[in-house]
Amino acid sequence: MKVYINGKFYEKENAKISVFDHGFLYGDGVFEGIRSYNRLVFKLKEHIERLFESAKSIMLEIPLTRQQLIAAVIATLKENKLNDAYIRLVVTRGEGDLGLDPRKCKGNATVIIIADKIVLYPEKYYKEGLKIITVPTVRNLPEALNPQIKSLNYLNNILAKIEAVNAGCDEAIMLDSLGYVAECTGDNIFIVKNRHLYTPPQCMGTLRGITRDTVLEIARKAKIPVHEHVITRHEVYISDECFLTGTAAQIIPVVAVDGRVIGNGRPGEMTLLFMKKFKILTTKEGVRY
Ligand code: PXG
Repeated sequence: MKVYINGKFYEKENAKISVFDHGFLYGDGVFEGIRSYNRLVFKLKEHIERLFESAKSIMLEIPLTRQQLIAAVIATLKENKLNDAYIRLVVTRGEGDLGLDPRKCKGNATVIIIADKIVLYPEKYYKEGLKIITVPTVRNLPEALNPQIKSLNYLNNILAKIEAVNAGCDEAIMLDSLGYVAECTGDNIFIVKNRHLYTPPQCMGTLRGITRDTVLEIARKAKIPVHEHVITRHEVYISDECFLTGTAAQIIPVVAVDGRVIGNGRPGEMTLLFMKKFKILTTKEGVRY
């Protein structure tokens, strides 16, 4: 495996950055997780745009243009001869002194591209559905570290993941500070009730997921009524269907939440329709390499 670091490719065992990089010392940086399907990079422009938005918000200058970054992603995929890949794009503040002042990083930001595979949940859950729980750790407050910033500080979500794993679950619902459903540790959440689709609005401590946007796009085209508004746990418990979306997870059904069976306990009809339509999109859309 070859890893891209600042314009050069390194073998995996030599792909290293300085321990003085502020991405390592402080989690000072941003990232994207992107997927390619059969040599098509899905929603690449959207991911690059979100990376630039995250970087702008934390005043991190990416030393490449959008076009150069797209070219670097494609070059990494070609270098690794991968048809289907999970691409991790990381930009850190770069190497600096100790002390969190970003001005201590005098050089350029560090740009890393890893192209590999990812398995988030065991395959059987895509057929049987996940059983998830709500955990005590709430999602970061938008007025603290805004969840719209896909930063290298994922401890908020990791704590939630630990709580889920301790309870024997693979995924967790995180609430916002008001107690509304925000999202899961690495996925957005949707429910279906009476053939209407609901998902929390992006302003409430929820990442505006690119897979989430894709599902909303599919729903609007299929004339399924969509509602981006606050959801309570109660509404999740009494929903007909529930599913999660994310680049790594894609679309995964949820069949139980906090011990309440969702619908008939099997992946719902509309969930299966979204999974099918999403799969078709990934075979048709994207940047070819
Ligand atoms: N919420 C959070 C907190 C995320 O981290 C999503 C929602 C879904 O967004 P997209 O744009 O991917 O539909 C994410 C994305 C991993 C991993 O390594 C996690 C994500 C993406 C890629 C890899 O667990 N989360």
